[in-house]
Amino acid sequence: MSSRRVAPEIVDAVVVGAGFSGLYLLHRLRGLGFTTRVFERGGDVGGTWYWNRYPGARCDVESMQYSYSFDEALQQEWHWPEKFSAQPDILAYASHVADRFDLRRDIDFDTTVTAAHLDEAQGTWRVETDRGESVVARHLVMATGCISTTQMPAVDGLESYRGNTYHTGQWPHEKVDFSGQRVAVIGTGSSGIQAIPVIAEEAARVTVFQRTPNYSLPSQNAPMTAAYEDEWKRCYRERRAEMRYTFHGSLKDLNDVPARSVDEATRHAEYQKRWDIGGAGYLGAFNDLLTDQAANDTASEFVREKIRDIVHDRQTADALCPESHPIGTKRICIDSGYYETFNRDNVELVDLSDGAIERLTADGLVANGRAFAFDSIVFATGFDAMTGTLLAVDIRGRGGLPLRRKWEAGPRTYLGLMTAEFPNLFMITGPGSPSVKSNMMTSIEQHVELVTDTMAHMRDRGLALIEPERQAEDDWVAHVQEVANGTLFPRANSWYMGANIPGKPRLFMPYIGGVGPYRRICEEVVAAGYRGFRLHSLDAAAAAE
Ligand code: NA7
Repeated sequence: MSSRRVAPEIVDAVVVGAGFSGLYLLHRLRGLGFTTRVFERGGDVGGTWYWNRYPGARCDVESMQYSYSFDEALQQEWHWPEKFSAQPDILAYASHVADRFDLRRDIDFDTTVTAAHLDEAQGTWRVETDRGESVVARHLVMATGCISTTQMPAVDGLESYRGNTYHTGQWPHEKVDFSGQRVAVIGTGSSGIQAIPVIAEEAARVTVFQRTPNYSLPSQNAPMTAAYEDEWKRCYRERRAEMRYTFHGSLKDLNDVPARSVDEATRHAEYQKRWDIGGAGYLGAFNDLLTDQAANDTASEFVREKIRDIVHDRQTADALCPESHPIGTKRICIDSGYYETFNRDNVELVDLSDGAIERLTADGLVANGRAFAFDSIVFATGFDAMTGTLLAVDIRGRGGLPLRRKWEAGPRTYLGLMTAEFPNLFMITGPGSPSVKSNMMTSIEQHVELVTDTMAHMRDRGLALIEPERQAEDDWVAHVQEVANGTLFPRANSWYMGANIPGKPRLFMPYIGGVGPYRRICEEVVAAGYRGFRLHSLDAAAAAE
């Protein structure tokens, strides 16, 4: 897919990744007259939606809100067929955007960036790819996504298994046919919970291996109605403007009172109403669900009651009821018929809470001391989120400092955008920004606009370099943790905390202060002459050394 052409000597920007961040970056950088090369590991655009093609893959943010807002004609013309979009529709949208703005001609597909080293004397980045290409760039923008490096569990005997294996995050492009098969699904996060009901309809038998039960809410997904779509499109401009300053970067109905300020019947009615509407709006039932354990208990218990109502087998229902973490502190799952699937004759739940998957064998696996035979094993075991993909690239800043070393004890950024000692290296929705705790589309657009405006600002003033001051970074890292510690989030062993990866430092990686407040902070930083950043010409940088 990539077309070889004569590369410019030095480009203004190298962008890594052609998901929704990379596509918008390229469009904007072009508009501002910056020369840009984009490298993308996949064979086409779409990022996370290119890779996560597993059955049932669907966005957990409503379609009308999970799309670009930067082009009025685009948002008016595009039609989403469902309330919550399925992966093929989102991928089709990414492809449409690439066509519409003629983006593919500057993207090298099937190309992985392996290294990026700062040349301090020149104030540039030398970027290397696995195709042996080397490009010099004034700015390096990592648009690599937050959940793009898959995690396989370290289980003995992986190589000995003779059946088919799949990871939800690296799903084949051709249809996988499970008809007549005995299928194992390992993992019950969002991916497993979406895939299991669909696989169960096709396979002869599905065995679900669950280490930790998760809370899942019904999506109540439905075809898009003309009335709903028209209403959104009529008000798109105003609604998008409002979304940018909300807590999650999306329009949700928050009932701004504490859970225990109302009586039990009222509380129950509020939860029921939101359960019936569907989606993550359930967590907006009261304003203290993620800060007050007793309040959270009421919301958690409502969902446990639902699980016990839906699932007929008592033992299975009990095993599916999450007890070990407050609802919402792990990424809430949004499903289409997940709990109902356990009432099917061909579905079995294996509870690993007192055991483990011990090893894979030639025919299947051994778990809890019991041997199982499978034709296919689906790993829905998640990602090395937020930092995994950044750290997979050999990034070296000032004095050859590897990013891996700098982040040994966890990611350190200023505003989730940049990290000290790595001038002109930007991260889109990096750790320390709202990122995965927001509507990603809103956060992506904000960061892309901020980064590209900053590059234009530098060019207009003849400034070569930008990097955070150490103090500003330290203060921001402390602030991110302080805000997280005021919530229930640190109580869960979640991927937000790095807890799903053995040996990964434990700290809350996204910024949970809210999209609107975060945007205001960024606006103030820029208005105050990029407070907390050092902006300088190359000569000044050399003189300071
Ligand atoms: P998640 O949410 O990280 O879920 C991974 C699941 O895999 C989770 O249930 C894990 O259990 C389970 N897991 C991981 N390793 C093992 C082993 N060794 N044995 C058994 N079970 C295991 O990833 P998803 O892909 O579902 O979702 C990621 C995000 O993508 C999601 O939050 C959305 O934002 C989109 P655990 O809970 O760690 O005990």
